[in-house]
Amino acid sequence: MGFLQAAPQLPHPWRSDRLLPALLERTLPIVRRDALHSDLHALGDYALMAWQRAATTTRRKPVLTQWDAWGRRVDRIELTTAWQEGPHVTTRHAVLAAGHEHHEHARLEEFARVYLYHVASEFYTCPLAMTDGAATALKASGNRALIERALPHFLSRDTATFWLSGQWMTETHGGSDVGNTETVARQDAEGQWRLHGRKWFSSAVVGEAALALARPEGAGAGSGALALFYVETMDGAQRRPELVIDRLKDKLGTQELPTAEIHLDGLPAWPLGELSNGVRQVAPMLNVTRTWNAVCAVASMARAITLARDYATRRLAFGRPLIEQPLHAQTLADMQAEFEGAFALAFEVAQLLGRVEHGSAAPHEIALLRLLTPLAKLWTGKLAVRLCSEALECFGGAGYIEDTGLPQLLRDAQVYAIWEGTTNVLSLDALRALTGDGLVTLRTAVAAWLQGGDPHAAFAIDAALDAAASHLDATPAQRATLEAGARGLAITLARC
Ligand code: MFK
Ligand code: FAD
Repeated sequence: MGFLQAAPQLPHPWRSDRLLPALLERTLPIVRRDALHSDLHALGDYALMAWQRAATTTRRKPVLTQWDAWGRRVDRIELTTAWQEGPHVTTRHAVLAAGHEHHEHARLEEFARVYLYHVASEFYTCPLAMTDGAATALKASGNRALIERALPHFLSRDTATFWLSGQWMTETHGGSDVGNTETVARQDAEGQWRLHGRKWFSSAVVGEAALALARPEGAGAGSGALALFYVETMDGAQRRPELVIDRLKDKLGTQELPTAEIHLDGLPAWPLGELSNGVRQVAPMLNVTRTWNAVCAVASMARAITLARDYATRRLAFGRPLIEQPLHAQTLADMQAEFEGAFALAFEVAQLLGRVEHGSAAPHEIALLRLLTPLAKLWTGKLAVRLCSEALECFGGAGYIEDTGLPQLLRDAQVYAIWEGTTNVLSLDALRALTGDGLVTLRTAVAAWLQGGDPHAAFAIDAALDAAASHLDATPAQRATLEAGARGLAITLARC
């Protein structure tokens, strides 16, 4: 046999990292850091083990069996190994529960765990994010009965009692525009609400609960008439018969994640609050899952760049390792710089979320969080695709070959920009966040945030905010111009 190329090695994602430890050292009191370390070590160990395991095992996808041998409908889903391990790993290390502790660093500590766990989880983080979002929306609803019923399960640190929640919004006629929702909520003779309809994407179909948008029977058209309902999917160990799994989607990426098309045939449901304004009620869930999306997108970037950097020390071309080729080293450095900016933005949102929820944020920080959440989601989503693509090129032809494990990074990254609000929808959401008195508070926030920082960034943000301000009382034509430029505005702000 001739020359054999050494494969890239993954350094320990926590012990060999520079960015996350530096962030935690800057922001956390020493006692909190010390308390966190054992979980971060363990999640880093798990990430390393999962990478090594993937290199030596055949990749699997979830399998749906709809009927048993005797013709009974069973809708059984077999999950991959990482998914079977998910509840154990996440409850043991409080990946989700940590975010709901009562101190201002709770969210940062949660997302530090998420960052280390995400790639190894094979997108088990997707239903975890939705469960976190459901817990947050339930708390915001103030519905005591549902909070007492569901939160102990969602935030459980014990696999035996832990429940996952889905987020059932998208339908065939409405993903971005959920106002087109066709699912109807009807009250039966006992006054129990029941959902009837079809949900087109359900990514936590193995979960025990969900929050679902539906139109109460007789309510008007449009999104304002939608209500937000809590549902449970299991009756003991059996899936409820009113929930039918039609099929699993065959997807470009996130292939270990069982995303299903489902029918609801009278599934019992409980409204979170008033029987309208369901979008307003689900917004806390959206903002939390969008934060997960940003952190998971930077985790994917980190994985791709780390492997590319390692490979550059092992691969020789023109007599030298790639890392000693000035242009290759510059390519890696440019990727690293963009990644570090995205990391800073995503974790800024995590920290702000913790302060706002704990009640220790200044008023302008509430407005800043409202704006930065869609910006972080949309910018990191786009950047993940670009950086994962660039990282694959750093491996040459090997980056295109399935059993290196590298193409999966790129295919998975494509989802970050699509679900939880596409880039355009989130650019428009950023405009929504800039209306009202949002602009005034934001100027205060930005000035404080950039104090002593880069004057060019401050200038660019001011210019972008001026552009938004000049259109607040816009005519329809001006509004159309503003909307057409919303993505440019959002990306300028996010990069600043
Ligand atoms: C591994 C990574 C983890 C990630 C997990 C991801 C799992 C994937 C699961 C999914 O994809 S679930 C489906 C996600 N779907 C979306 O994100 C829908 C995208 N579409 C939008 O976000 C639209 O902008 C929206 C549905 C919100 C438009 O609906 P409307 O009703 O036409 O919007 P409208 O009238 O502007 O807003 C209604 C109210 O909600 C307003 O408040 P008021 O009633 O008080 O005026 C808005 O201000 C408020 N609102 C909307 N978005 C908000 C918000 N409030 C706070 N934050 C927001 N983001
Ligand atoms: P559309 O809304 O039809 O969008 C098509 C295009 O139009 C996009 O480019 C969009 O940016 C653009 N567009 C739409 N409106 C505007 C506008 N006003 N201005 C400018 N451009 C616009 N949903 C759930 O509810 N639960 C889940 O668990 C779930 N899991 C998912 C898992 C995966 C793997 C994927 C891919 C999707 C999942 N989704 C889920 C659905 C996802 O949230 C939607 O696909 C997404 O919100 C986009 O909606 P849509 O598919 O209807 O696209």
